[in-house]
Amino acid sequence: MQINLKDTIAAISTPLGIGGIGIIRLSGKNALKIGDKVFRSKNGRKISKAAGFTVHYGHIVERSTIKLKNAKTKVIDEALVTVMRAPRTYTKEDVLEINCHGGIVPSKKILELVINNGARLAAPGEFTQRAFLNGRIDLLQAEATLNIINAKTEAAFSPAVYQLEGRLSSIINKMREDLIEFIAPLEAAIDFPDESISSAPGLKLGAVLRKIAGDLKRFIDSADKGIMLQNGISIVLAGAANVGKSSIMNALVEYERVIVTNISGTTRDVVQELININGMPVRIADTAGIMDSSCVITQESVTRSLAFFEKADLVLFVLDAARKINKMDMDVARKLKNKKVVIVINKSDLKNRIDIPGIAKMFPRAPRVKISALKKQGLPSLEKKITEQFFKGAIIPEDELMVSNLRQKKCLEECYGFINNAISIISDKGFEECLIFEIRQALNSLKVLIGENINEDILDNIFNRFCIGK
Ligand SMILES: Nc1nc2c(ncn2[C@@H]2O[C@H](COP(=O)(O)OP(=O)(O)OP(=O)(O)O)[C@@H](O)[C@H]2O)c(=O)[nH]1
Ligand SMILES: [Mg+2]
Repeated sequence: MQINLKDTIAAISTPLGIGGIGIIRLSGKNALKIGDKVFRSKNGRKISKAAGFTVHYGHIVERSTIKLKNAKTKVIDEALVTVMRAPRTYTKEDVLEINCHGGIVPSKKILELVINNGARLAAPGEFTQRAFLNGRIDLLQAEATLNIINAKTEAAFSPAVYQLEGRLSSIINKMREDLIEFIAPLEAAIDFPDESISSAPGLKLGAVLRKIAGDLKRFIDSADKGIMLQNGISIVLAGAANVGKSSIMNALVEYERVIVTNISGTTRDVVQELININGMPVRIADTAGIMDSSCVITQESVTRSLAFFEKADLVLFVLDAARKINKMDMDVARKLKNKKVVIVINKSDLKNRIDIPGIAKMFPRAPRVKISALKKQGLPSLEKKITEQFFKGAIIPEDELMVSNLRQKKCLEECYGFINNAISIISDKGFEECLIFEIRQALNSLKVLIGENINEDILDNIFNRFCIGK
């Protein structure tokens, strides 16, 4: 996408579908002029003359392009139009929001109309991209907006809100200030060697660098957690036929999502659902039981199950407590060799006949949990075992600031590397030029992190992940 701030952009900002209202948003220097062309207010006043942050009632109209005295205007919909004047708007540009009736037809018709009157269809995330390019928010805040929209659980939502508030940005900016404060005199000492500026890096710089390194380390350590909370993890229920995979699925999603019968081979297709396990968004997949069969449908089901095992972040390997381990269980076990596994011993309400040691030996580090999907027993311990695989059981503190995507993590890691190099240079009493170089590099990583010094391709990549209309 070519960055172009001159056009007036427009998009439907509400999801397309049936709803109470639909919102068409316009941003740019012609937003209000286009408003004049498509909106007829009840009181006859022009939108372009309206004060900022005012709402106007009237109709969206399509005027005849022929300028005849009796030319007809066609009413498209009844609407409320909000006028927001630059610079105190989402994009820092003039913004017009048209609230029309919800539903696919009115929103689409109005969008078409504003485009015919001079607006251009906005690219995904282009409103937020403008907010960033026009300097209202930095890149961390723009990415936080995306995370707020996409948050699947409250645990993912809160860190994103903190990030949008600018809490992470202000910590990063403070690091930058601290580094610049030290680097300026050091650089001056090199540029003007005759002047008596103290160039000794000294203890204080070492302490500042160590403090920054500590803060960076904490963010890097929590990054995987942040990323996982944002993206969710995928878990698959795997096992031989009839061990109770679908029953566990239903117990975890808390309704009868999939068919359960006592017939082996009940599940054919893989069924996925999004659930919340202790704040962690989880896509859970129920799969067909692994079995030998000459039936083409069963063979295809098994192939699909195996493909899901491959992709999953965690496998719940389900066994039947009421019978001995059989060949099918062993077949499944062999397919899961390199996976992160939790062994789930289901049907533990029945008389225990399972001989676990053989399987346990194959997965020495896999935790085991006994449950009964039928009696809904042991489910909280199963959920705890699942979260422990990713969060070491830590409950997410309420106001934890976390980075939440790989780009941010990478910038922090780079910066951390340079800061550590700088610390080593000080302790080894190395050259000041080298020290300055490392700190400059560290500063650059922080700049990229908050969106300065960033190239257009990376920006495109970030904003393309947004939905249209944001
Ligand atoms: N007693 C007891 N029976 C269970 C339990 N969980 C499942 N069952 C029964 O075991 C049978 C098979 O359950 P499913 O959930 O369909 O098993 P599955 O692993 O999905 O089976 P396939 O889809 O055929 O691979 C059903 O009759 C369930 O009611 C349990 O915890 N205790
Ligand atoms: Mg099933």
